[in-house]
Amino acid sequence: MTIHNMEVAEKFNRLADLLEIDGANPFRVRAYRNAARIVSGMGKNIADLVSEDEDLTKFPGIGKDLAEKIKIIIRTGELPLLKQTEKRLPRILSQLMQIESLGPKRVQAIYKKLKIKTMTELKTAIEKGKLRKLAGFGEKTEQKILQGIEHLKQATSRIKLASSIPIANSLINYLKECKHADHVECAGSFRRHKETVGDLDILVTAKNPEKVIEHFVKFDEIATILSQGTTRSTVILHSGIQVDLRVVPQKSYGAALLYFTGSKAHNINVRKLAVKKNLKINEYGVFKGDKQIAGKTESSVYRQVGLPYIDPALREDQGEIEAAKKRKLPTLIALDDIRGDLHAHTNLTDGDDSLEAMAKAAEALGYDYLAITDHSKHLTVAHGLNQKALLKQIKAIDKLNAKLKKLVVLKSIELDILEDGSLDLPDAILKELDLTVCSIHSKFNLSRKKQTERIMRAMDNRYFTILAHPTGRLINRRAALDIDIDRILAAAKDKKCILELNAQPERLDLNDRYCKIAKEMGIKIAISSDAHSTAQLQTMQFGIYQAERGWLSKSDVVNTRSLAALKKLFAR
Ligand code: DGT
Ligand code: CA
Ligand code: CA
Ligand code: ZN
Repeated sequence: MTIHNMEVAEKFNRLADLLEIDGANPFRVRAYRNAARIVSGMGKNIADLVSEDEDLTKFPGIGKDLAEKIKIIIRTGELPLLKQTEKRLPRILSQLMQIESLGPKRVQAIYKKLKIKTMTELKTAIEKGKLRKLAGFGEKTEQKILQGIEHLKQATSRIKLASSIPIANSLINYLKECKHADHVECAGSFRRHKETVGDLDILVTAKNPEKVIEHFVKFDEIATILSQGTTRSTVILHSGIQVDLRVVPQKSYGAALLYFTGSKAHNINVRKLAVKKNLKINEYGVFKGDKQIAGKTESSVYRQVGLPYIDPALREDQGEIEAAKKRKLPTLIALDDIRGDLHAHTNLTDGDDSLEAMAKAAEALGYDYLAITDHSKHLTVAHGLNQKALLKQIKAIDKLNAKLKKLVVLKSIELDILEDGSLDLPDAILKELDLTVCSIHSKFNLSRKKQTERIMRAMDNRYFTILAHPTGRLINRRAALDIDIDRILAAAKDKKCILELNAQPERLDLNDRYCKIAKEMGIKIAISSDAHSTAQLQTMQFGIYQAERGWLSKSDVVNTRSLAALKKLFAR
């Protein structure tokens, strides 16, 4: 059984939350939380380290006890202490922790002060106005909790693309071990690189499908087999994700891949074209009468309906068929086009690594530049920078730049856009920077008009460069800000501000649709990792995936440019 880093981290986080709610020793709580962060930030598979018998205590923050617990999780898939704790405490506590505005402190108050043990009890308490009487709660918090409960119901079980990748890969590798399997491919939304996936759709080609199915159902990560037929099977893995497996003959590979990659709307449009030509398309091929005339490759299917190959990222029924007909599909941006990162944090604020370490890591990625954008003073993160601290960092960057051979560290800051639209550091210091990254971190619930105008006013500041994570949504945790995106895009265009596509797998909040609109309007986009550690610089890949879904080409993205060209764009 392979346990993925994400699953280990998730167990420690859940344990830390529950223990904190229950009032455990804060040091213990912090130790579990650190463990979660370390495991999820590791470049390597923790399961591999355990099987190679590596000494896990070499990681700072992992002592003997934690190392032992990690090993148990890897070997058994369970963390006994978590199981016991979950059994001991009411289920609602874990559910409440998933609501964005509730942290352990507030959940503890609900649990310990109001003795609430079920969702129904919680709703009744809110209706009776009991919650707002607790310290740290108000009517607004009550509303947020009610919204959160609704959000929980809707936030089905879609999993973030980034979390699904190691799980899919481990299954794909397992299936490739089967000597009866030829092609093994994960299709569906996974192949379209959608930011979340509902389930995994695995396609295998084989002469002998039953043998493949027999092999599949023996995969040791399977928790439940929902169905097992001769050419298809559906299971649930212990990570909670569902897998649909389909086996087709080799001559149907392309047609089946196209069919199971979707999207459904794209498939329907392709089939309509076929009908016009008196052809029939299904997952087995393209047919003229009873005769299969194409289907071995996806291109062969597209060719029959008069289209060039269409990249999976574009198959969302957003005009790709029309564009393909006119041979006007965009040349999509690729990871290799990226020449630097414009949003990254150091351990001066809430990052894990030093300025120097971040620069080295960016250099190792082959970048020409890296903007250091620690948080400004207003943010509630530890040690947000004031003017003095920022000046000190500027000097440190000058010193570092003198030593670096190729990479240039750009001086920047992540500014908080305050409620009135002002930025939280004065122009006197902002003019010393190469660029600014501005974003909203508080007052998420202003009216649509106020929120929109707050951002537009911030853009009026001459030192405003990039609007970071514009909608603020966190996948499965926090809804997007209520803003009039059309007005914001128009203002960005007018004032030559850059919009950020934040590549963090749980943000990606300049979504595919907004990317496409921004491109059409001629607004420039920065794809940024928002890295809080050296390892996180690599989340850039997820930004690229989203950019592809948003039809972006190299020229639409500012950090594909040379530093000299970039600086011209910054000077609005
Ligand atoms: P998901 O799993 O919700 O993230 O999204 P998908 O796109 O992976 O959807 P899923 O797993 O329901 O189906 C996989 C693909 O199979 C889908 O993208 C297109 C194809 N497909 C499923 N049902 C139909 C259908 O009724 N008609 C057509 N033409 N294609 C379908
Ligand atoms: Ca799917
Ligand atoms: Ca499916
Ligand atoms: Zn940031």
